Amino acid sequence: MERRDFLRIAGLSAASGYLAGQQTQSILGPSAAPDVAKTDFTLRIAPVTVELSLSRIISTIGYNGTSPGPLLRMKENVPVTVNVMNDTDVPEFVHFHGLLIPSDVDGAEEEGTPPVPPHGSRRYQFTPTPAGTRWYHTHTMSMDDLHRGSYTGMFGFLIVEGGGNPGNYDQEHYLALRDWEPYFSNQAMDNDDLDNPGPQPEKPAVMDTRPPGPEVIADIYSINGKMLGSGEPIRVKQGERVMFHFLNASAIEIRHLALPSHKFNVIASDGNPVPTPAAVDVLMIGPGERVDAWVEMNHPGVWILGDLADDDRRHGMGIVVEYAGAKGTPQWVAAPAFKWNYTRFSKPGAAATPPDEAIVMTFAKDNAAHEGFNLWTVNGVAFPMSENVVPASFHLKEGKRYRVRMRNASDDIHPIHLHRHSFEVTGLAGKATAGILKDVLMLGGYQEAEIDFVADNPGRTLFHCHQQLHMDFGFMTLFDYL
Ligand SMILES: [Cu+2]
Repeated sequence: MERRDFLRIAGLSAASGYLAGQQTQSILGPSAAPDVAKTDFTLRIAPVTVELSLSRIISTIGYNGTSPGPLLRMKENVPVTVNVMNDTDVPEFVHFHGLLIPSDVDGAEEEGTPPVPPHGSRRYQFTPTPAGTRWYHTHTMSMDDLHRGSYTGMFGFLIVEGGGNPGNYDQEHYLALRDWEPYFSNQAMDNDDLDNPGPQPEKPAVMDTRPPGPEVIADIYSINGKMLGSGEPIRVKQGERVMFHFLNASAIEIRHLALPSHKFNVIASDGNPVPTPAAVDVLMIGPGERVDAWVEMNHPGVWILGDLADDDRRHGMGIVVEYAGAKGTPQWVAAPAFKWNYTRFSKPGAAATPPDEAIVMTFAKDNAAHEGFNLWTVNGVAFPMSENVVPASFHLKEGKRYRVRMRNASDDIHPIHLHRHSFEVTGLAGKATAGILKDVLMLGGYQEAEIDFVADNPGRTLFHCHQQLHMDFGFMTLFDYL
């Protein structure tokens, strides 16, 4: 049986339609009782309902009866066990995103992690590191089935507590951004040009005129499973400092968030402290990315923390921030003009350590080339969709520092994700930069970027676009160690 067929047998178990475990909109800190760091966790994969609003209660697959799943709070370097029970009819994988752990527990089939069998269980044991805002999510393929993989409710925060907690704030909120009930469209509008920070050296002289295949879109959104206005507001007092941990758990959507009359003080990107914390009006958060930012509550009122796009807020992408004593309809004010640029938070100059070797990767789109869907390639090769074991394309030597020069020959912006290693962003839009450690980088249409990583975690390592449709249709490659 072909690998992808095996993963797709039987579809979803449609049993159990009861209203299970809606959760309050904000999985609240400050890090008090319910989520102190533990060493033993249980995740049960099963159908769940999510009450996005009173009139919109959806059915999906989730962890422990909720979506988002429970916040897993671990201590850095203290071994943990995560017992995963799979109540569905298909094999599952739980990927621990942003953790530097071995391939057999990373939760990616392509790296050799064994599946959690249908109606079976599997134990993941690992030592969490590094400290910071991580997350966990399913890592199965969806292909053309939008009820599978990261289109479902299988995601949650995973916090690794370490030594250097800044801690200087009054409240802490974990906000997971999502869209629901996705569908295919040939009129996918994207907002890629909003953030275009520079030259597009990969733009071809002659454009491909073949019509592209469909993209996945959605038009119902939530933060922590509640549409704007449906959940409890975040209640604040003037003068408070509120820490927000944002996670874009979407398989498709880029987010641009603002809180009118307030600034986000960005302290970490993908959970890793940035070398130059800075205050910004707008956050851009791509699929898979996290941003930790605190806000000084110094402008009383009832506000919408939401997406810049009016239509997206109208369809749920936001949460109300309410000052004590303030009343009235939540206010939105258009954000000042902005351009998101990672270098705002970087160290000046080039990376301190030069790479030992360079790897060049060109990402390209072959319009509608696979059964009507776009086929994605890395250096001309689409990741095979029907093989059980795919050989690695890039071979690493342990201890060496690699620079990956990524060339995006497509018009789309892509969230590029490296498993099991953190990378340093060393080049953006043709300029050297340093100091930002990430595991997902947004690579703009026809643009280039460079990332460095040290080969210090032997084993098969996946590198892919975090948009489910792109990765499923070829936008994925493997490293292994010699
Ligand atoms: Cu992509």
